[in-house]
Amino acid sequence: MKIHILTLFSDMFTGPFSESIIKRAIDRGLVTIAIYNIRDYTSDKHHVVDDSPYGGGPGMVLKPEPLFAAVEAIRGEAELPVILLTPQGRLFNQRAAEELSHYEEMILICGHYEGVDERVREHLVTDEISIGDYILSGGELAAMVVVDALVRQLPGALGSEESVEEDSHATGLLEYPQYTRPQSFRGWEVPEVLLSGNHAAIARWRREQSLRRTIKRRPDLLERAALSDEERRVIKRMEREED
Ligand code: 9D3
Repeated sequence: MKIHILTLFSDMFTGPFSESIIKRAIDRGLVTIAIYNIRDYTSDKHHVVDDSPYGGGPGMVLKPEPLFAAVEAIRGEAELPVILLTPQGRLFNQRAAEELSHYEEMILICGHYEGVDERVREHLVTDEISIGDYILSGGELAAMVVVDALVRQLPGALGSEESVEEDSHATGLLEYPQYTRPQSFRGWEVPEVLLSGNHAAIARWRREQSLRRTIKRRPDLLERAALSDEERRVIKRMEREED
């Protein structure tokens, strides 16, 4: 996979991409991440990337010329997806991450200021993504989130101890509670069943904990979760109980 990132703040990317899973994926040659400064694609003397909005109003708008120049330089004759990170985009989730992971190559544009010139959206961008309903200072952190979610899905990106299969968002439920040593910490005990060695009982307990937690915290997830008829009955019963 090859990911091109256009930004005004290229330094922001050095830390996160030099650590952990993304670093390992880069080192293994599973992904190439290329960062470009939008300012390098200006052609005026003062390297201006933004300007005030036509019609008035606060803030600055990213000019179209440097963004078109950068995208055209990167893609040449190829047709690449051009994804704008913007608060107005479709909400990013695990399904979106799976969809995007099918692209072999893509360009991410990090917006900043009040937004980008609408002609960029209309004639350059093929997809717009938001990572959630809160206001960030720019698209950079959002781009890092997207890259992380994509890269960890690439075959070979995860170590043997990490697994894609068991991820909570793969089952559609929140994760069950985890414990490690010591068995007793400040008088708080690890649940008996986890010490029992009864693997069937442990699996049952974990599934029930996942269900309880999901009902309580994220009932919206249950609609799409892969559940057996028995589990649906358990949920009905739990919904009537007090927790
Ligand atoms: C004044 C109106 N603001 C919209 C709520 C303008 C505005 C705020 C923040 C314009 C850009 C930004 C910077 N944010 C992003 O570029 C961004 C973002 C976000 O703020 N939240 C969630 N996902 C994303 S993806 C890019």
